Amino acid sequence: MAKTHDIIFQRLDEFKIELPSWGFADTGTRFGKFLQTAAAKTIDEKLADAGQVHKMTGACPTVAVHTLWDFPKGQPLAAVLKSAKKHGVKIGAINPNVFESQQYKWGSLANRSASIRQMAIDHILHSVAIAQAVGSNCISLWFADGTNYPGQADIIERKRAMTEALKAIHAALPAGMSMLVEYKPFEPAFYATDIADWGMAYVLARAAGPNAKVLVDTGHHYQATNIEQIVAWLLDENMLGGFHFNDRKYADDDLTLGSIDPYQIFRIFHEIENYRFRNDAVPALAYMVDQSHNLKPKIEAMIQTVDMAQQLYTKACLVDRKALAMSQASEDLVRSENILKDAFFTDTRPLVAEWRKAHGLPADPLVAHRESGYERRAATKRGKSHKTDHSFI
Ligand code: PSV
Ligand code: MN
Repeated sequence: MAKTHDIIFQRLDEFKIELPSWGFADTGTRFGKFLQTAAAKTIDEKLADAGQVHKMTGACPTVAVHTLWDFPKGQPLAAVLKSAKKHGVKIGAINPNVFESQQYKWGSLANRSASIRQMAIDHILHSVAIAQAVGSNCISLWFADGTNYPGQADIIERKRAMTEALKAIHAALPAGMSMLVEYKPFEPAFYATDIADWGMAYVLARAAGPNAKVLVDTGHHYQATNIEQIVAWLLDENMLGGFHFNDRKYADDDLTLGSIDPYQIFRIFHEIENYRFRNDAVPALAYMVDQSHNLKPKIEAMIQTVDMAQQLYTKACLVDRKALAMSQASEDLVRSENILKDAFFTDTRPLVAEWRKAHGLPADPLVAHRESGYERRAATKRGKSHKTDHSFI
């Protein structure tokens, strides 16, 4: 048991979760936004909020940023670095944005216009330059490219355009920088998304070059898809780059991790730990959160997410893998399934709390955050400085 305890502490030490800057800002649905007085607007406020989550959990030293939302023209990079330092975090994955400009109505890298494709490539290379300047080694790519109607465009032509552009971007990556390719079955495209599933992302990443890997956003699958099987296959192909964690009931709902189906996330972690059991190591994976909290207070939702990820990851580390291998070899399905369930139903809260105490962290980060008064102070300060009309709240 002492050995298991030590291993779990070591795994938790290594288990770092990157927070998204956009998860601290006001977001909504296509029907509108409900504003929160304490929501972050500036990059400094987003980094401050992420810093608060890191302070409470000790598990989130980096923050993913979106090029257009966080680095508007004229934004001095030195100021961002200074602000990150002040709040005790570092800049993580840089997310180029090639889906908001009017020019991208018919796509970005898969657009039939060579000049628009080049505009998108230039923006991504600009994001690579930002990554270098802020000390990040990862660019994370998601494309809204796709078509809404059969016959609208030539699917093969778009696939080839996407392939060529990704190759060109990969060729321009500095040494040590990785490029993640994310997929999503639909939205905003409603007929044929150009990178709709892990197979397409895999083919494109493979063609692009060795530093390109697939990013699995847990919300980007159809209901019945076996996500953990995709994870296991990508790991075994050395093509898994990382995750965008969130949960969903229907589609890309961006709900907090494990709020709907914690067993799903456990099964993903189980496959990662199974890979470690077989290979003695797991490649570096970027564990990132991609959630937008429309109704919950944003920092609380983020702390809840990190706590849930640690609980579920610890459960996966508790799976008795030797016993599982034996029961699998004897085709004992009932025992095999129960070995997973035993781990899943183990209450890992005391163990994670112990790990926190050992690191001088609050045993319950959510309680500590509530007691810190951070949210109230942020609301007071930001309510004044942003002059948003919150009279209806
Ligand atoms: C798209 O739905 C996505 O999952 C991509 O990762 C974006 O970068 C992110 O959401 C924020 O829009
Ligand atoms: Mn995502």
